[in-house]
Amino acid sequence: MSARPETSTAPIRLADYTPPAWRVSDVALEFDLGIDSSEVTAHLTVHSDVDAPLRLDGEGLELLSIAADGAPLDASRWRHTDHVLEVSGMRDGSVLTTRVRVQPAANTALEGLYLSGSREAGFLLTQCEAEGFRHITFFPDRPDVLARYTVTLRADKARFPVLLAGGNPDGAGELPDGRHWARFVDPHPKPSYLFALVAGRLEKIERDYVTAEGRAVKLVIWSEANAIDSCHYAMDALERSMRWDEQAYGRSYDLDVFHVVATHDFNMGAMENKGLNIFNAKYLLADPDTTTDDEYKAVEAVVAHEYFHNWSGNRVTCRDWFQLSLKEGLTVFREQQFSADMNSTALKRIEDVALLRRAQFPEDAGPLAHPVRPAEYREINNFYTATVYEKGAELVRMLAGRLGTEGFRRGMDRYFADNDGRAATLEDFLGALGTANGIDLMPYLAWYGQSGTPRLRARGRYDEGTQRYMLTLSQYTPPSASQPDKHAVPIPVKLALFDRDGNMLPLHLDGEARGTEAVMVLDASERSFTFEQVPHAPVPSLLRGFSAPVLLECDYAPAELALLLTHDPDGFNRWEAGQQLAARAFDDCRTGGAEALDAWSGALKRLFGEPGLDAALLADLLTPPGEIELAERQEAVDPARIHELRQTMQSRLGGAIGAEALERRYRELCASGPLVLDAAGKARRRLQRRVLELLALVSVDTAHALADAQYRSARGMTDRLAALGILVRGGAAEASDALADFRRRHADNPLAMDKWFAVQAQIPGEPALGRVQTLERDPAFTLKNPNRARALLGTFASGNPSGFHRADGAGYRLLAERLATLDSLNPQIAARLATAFNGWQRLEPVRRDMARQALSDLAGRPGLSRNLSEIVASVLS
Ligand code: 0A1
Ligand code: ZN
Repeated sequence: MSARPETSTAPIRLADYTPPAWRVSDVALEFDLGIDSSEVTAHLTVHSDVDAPLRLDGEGLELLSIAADGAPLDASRWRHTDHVLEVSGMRDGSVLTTRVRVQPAANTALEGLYLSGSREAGFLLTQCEAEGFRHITFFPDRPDVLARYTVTLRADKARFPVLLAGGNPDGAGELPDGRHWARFVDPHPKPSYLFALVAGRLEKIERDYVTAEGRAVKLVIWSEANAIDSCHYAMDALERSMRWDEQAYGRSYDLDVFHVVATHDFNMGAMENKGLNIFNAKYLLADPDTTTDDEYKAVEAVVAHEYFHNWSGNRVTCRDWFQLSLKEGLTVFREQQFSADMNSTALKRIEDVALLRRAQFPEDAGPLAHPVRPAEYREINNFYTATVYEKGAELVRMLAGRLGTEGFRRGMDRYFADNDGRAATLEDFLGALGTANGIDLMPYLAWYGQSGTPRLRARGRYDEGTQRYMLTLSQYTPPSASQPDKHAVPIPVKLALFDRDGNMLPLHLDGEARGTEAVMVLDASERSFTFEQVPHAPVPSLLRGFSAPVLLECDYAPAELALLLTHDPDGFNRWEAGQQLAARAFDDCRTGGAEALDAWSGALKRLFGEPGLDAALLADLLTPPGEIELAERQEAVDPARIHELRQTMQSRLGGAIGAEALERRYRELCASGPLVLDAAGKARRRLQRRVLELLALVSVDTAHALADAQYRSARGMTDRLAALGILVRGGAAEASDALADFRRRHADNPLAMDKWFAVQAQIPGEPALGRVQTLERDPAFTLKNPNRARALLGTFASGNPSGFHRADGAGYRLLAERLATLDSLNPQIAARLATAFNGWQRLEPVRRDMARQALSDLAGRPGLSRNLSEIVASVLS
């Protein structure tokens, strides 16, 4: 598995897994750091009981010297080809020493050792997951090789005053010529992808923390000097995460120090390197003037996610990259539980299900579909997907639901105990959860091996004479190219029955009273369940809490959905009924129908006037599914038409509530006084924004005037950006002044400037392209910074369907051309942005031809990276 064949792009297959021939017990690394050139000496203590050459991965390394057990190696003993160093004649317990040179400043791929920021003021850092360590030194760069790391850093003290690596500090001192050194020892064996170092001019904030086990830990957050005041919220979030993991899972931190570093140059959200987490600044820095309420939540969630990896990922790691969801799905689930506990269970579930539908369902429905545990890949970086993360979390949620709170905890304790210090598999996970509870969970493995979103069909039949209600559930997963025959998977269906007045009925199933909510597991293609003592035809509420990641097909009458939307005591289920009803209302807009549209807007008008309904929940109830989700339900997708119809249905909603009522509510919600970041303040701002958006559809001039005033008087970024968005997306006359003001105010803050680019990339319809082209020429725009590239091009291509999918194909051509340029700088980011083309096969014919043409032109360009070519080839297939 390690040392992939140099020239071929043959896929790596799960079925081909073999354990490593050589293990590494200890690694001693010495870094002589410089911006243009850094030298890395690695001493590897290697072990094997088979007679095979030692094969090490290495890419882009200039080999300076090689020795075994202290003596230079004869040329006949080693061979260095493109990506592999092969050494023969090594003995069990030998120490191999290599010295290599790498070039951090020239590394624009941000993988391995690279420079963040400018040559003069920037700092050096590493990113190793998944296969970046091979860009730093020769090593068996696979997660099942766990070793103890000792890391010594040496550098010029004035240029690199701060030297950090994972593990506990183990000495520091001065060297001649203004240089200095620092050493770190990590007592916990770890895979190479968790290695990290940071070196440069950084400021810090610190906090002392004592774990539940009594260990004193120094928590330190580092950033460049101008951002250090924005690190306090992350520090609080970190402390909350540590406490929560102790209480919810009995997991304590296990080193004496925990370092966290913010960088503006990062390919992903953040990275859980052992003892030295590195964050995209977007998910670490927070201050009221530049951070929105949603971003505050994201910071808390990502801080928690990375911290939770210390157990789910680091102490127990993955045997191979096919098992990626073992750490990612589990850690996303743990973060979801934490965020629900810190904020609101219903709102968090709404947010997560909306994300699943927006990002994962489309992925699972098209050519990029893959199982949560893929069977093969060419470029592992392309598999950090919504399927592995979000669908993976849904699978853990199903297992947790099946076991109940105590059973799941028992199972997790067993999983951690049995697999601590090991590289585990999904079988180990299901095995531990099952064994601890005396339950066979292996049938759930089917979920991990099969792509596609199952359809769950529900049919109810009521018999007045017997007072029985029979519910028949069946499942079907459409075939895909690599999996023509899909199997039935176990689907837990949480259910309640409502009477006509909206009360929950007691459930009697198989002669047993089951309270008012029950879980039935559909473990075959079809099953029927009979409820007794049902006084009249009930309205079933199915998949409560979104108990399984499936698409529900059920012939509800609009009035039945309206009843659930109005009466279900659970916020999430209310929202869910509203989403289903809204989708039907959208169909009405398309076909000229009225029943669902009236039921939807009527129910929401009533809820709008209901006192005591949580403001944040109301805001979410008032939001129909997005354009991407609505497109999922169509054939021959025309994104411009979907945008127009969605606007129409929202103006019908606005009209039903009434401009006056909207304006009145808006004014009531406008707060005076200082900005408060508590739940009530966030909820109020969320509703205020939604109300103003609806008002803009029914009384545009009033709404724009209010938005302009809100922009100018806003006390924080949430209100300021909400107002700016309404002005810019609505094409208001006031938009250009507001944009100019925003730019002046925030010119020095890259995260705020990303928002300035993104908001303009969201202008709907034809004008978007011209705006994007203008912004590309803005001096503040650069393709080299992933956040900036994503803010403009990512928002345009993935967050603005009516803008990107122009009928003339110019959006497609622009993206394809930029991807080619970006690919030569940063293949990971190019590949990720290219997924915006997913779904092109389902576009209406004119756009489909344009998209195909742009994609095939891109595919035909010579020299594309493995990252981008894999995505483009898959999307085209
Ligand atoms: N393990 C990280 C995700 C991550 C993956 C790859 C990276 O570099 C290209 C960086 C981060 C997480 O789940 O947070
Ligand atoms: Zn993760």
